[in-house]
Amino acid sequence: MTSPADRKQEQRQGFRADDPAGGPLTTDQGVEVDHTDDSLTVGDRGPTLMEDFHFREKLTHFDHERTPERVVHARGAGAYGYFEPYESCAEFTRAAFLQDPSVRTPVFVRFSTVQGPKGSADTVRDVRGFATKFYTSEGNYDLVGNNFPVFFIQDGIKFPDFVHALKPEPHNDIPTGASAHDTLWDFVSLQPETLHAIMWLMSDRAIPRSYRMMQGFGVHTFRFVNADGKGTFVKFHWKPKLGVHSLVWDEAQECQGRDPDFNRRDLWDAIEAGEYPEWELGVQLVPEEDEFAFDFDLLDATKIIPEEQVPVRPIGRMVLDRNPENFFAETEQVAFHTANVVPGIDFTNDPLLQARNFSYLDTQLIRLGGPNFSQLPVNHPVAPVRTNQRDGYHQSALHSGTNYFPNSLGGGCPAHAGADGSAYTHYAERVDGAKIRRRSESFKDHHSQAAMFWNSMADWEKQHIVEAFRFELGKVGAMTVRTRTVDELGKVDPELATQVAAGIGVPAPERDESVTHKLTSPALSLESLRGGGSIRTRQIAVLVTDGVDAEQVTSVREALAAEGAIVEAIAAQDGTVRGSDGEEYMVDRALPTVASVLYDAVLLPGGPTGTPENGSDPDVLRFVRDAYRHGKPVGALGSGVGVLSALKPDGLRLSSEFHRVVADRGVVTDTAPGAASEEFQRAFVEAIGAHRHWGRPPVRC
Ligand code: HDE
Repeated sequence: MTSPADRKQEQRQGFRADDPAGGPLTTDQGVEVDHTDDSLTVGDRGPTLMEDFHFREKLTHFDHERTPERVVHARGAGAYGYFEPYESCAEFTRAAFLQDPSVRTPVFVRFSTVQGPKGSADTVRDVRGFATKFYTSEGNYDLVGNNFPVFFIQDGIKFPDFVHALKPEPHNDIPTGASAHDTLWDFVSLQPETLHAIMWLMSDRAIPRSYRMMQGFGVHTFRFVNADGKGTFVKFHWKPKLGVHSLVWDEAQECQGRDPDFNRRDLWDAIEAGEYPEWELGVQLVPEEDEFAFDFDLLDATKIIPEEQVPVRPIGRMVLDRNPENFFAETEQVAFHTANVVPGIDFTNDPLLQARNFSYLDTQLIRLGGPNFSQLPVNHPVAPVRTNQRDGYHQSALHSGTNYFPNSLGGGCPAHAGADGSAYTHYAERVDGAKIRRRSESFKDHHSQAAMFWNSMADWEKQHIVEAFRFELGKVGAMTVRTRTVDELGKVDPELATQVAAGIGVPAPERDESVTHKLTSPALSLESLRGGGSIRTRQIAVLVTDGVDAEQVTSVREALAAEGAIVEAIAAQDGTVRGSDGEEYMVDRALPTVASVLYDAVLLPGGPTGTPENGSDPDVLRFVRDAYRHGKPVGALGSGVGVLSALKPDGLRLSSEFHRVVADRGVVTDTAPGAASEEFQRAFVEAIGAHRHWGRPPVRC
């Protein structure tokens, strides 16, 4: 029997265009072609003939192979998978896919960056989109979220202004995939509702290590509706099983050049390797009676409900286990829409959400060229579709019968859904008021939660935020904009403003002693989101050379592989190296083709690589120095410890004759020769599990 999760895959097979018999090349009309390398000309050197229909068809198709990219979220990567609830959520929602733990619902997820075009780099400082299409038995449900729980504006009417300010500047189309420019900060400094999301943007959340290691949020307050018609406010959270991890800014920038596809490659490779990424879906539920129980408005998308106030209740899990077959057909043509809801899930009057409910379909009509894009394989529901919609560009279905309602000639079909409660019914919210164009007073506090985010950060997170502000504002040409932004930051936290100002050549705002936002939410710090120290799928570089201590490499390799990490041996050239035992060992990558920023940790085994003379090999030194500077775990064994000493990290404790295995701020060393001890292995695995290590002394070489 087909499991419901397979239905989408079966349906996709029906759309396959490959000829299983592998017949010869044809034209679009099915006429066989025996020559596609030369056009039809008059003689050897004569003009090309119009009648060469194969040539014209080939070029014409090519000329039309681009569709407009998304106006935002242009660059993305997607995957298929499934969702299964842990238990029935019937108490809160009648949504069929949230009822039965034995039913898996197929999904397609697209992750994206926002600012840059389709060809921009992955590791830019930006929000990441996290959009999920659930192909439920009751129709498609789209949860179109981001990896931040708050947005930059409160009302969708400001979206074009915000995006115009964020996008490359109109006169020169600069910068690509970056927010560090005048127009964005001009807007931010004049529109303080942006401040909370801006705090997130300046934090390490904006440079995720992997799509597999970031949270997702529905952002808006939505509404669950149960079978009795009772509503409950709901906020959606995706929590990654591998924990939430980020890059550091210097590393993220280098990654943009070393591997612009860093995040999409990571997702693709993990799925191909059977390391299926997994997230838990959680909900924060607020009874309707408590709508006004908060000191912010639930309809304001620039606010979170602190998890300490309303805990996140896990309701199911999602696994991504299949890469798309065709990027354009699936990841590019997928169309998400906040208004794609199923019975049991409804909207609130959040003015940002209301605007989105208009915008997505509208933009897709032009991006996908007409109203029939729900027929595309990736968009097609697994639930039956029976409409009276016909015609239009790209209609590919053969409809028969009538196309209006009511009808008698078509036997009255499709009829209205029956009284069995399976149809979508809009929540009967009572609404009453005068027509006004005015921001609600309840939306006017723009600083408390921005400050709450700041207050909740660990020291190293605060430092990264200050550095990010200095980087971004340091690239702003207009000093007035720099000053105005810092003034705004003063209303969030005077210390933050002072520190930022000190780096960008503007005066710190006068301290306003009345600014004392005390809120905190420990759940916001990356410190609380490490995911249990798993090192699964972490990429570990082992620097090897001829004469490397084979026992050490093998022992650590085995220990790391047993924990699910991916270990790669890197040498000056591809091919093999001869170990200290005389055996040949395969090299996975040549040093010139990789860089430290592509790895999570580095190991320096003993052998010639590690001797102080060879330790000064500039490429090896650079590799280790970068890993060290970026807070990555560094392991060194035997004479490998010499490379670390050559970097002169004053004040860092390293292994010596007296202290064999030493772990200091993620640098794990053991000068003993021979196989790595269990103590070393444990300490190194633990260091990798902690992801990054801060407060290291600078290296002097
Ligand atoms: Fe979007 N957004 N958005 N957005 N958004 C689009 O839809 C829009 C907002 C998000 O992988 C567009 O098909 C408006 C919040 C994601 O295909 C467009 C407003 C959140 C994606 C659009 C917002 C998002 C989009 C561009 C303010 C997080 C990528 C192309 C009212 C909760 C989906 C398209 C994908 C894409 C409009 C704000 C998430 C133009 C008007 C808040 C993940 O329709």
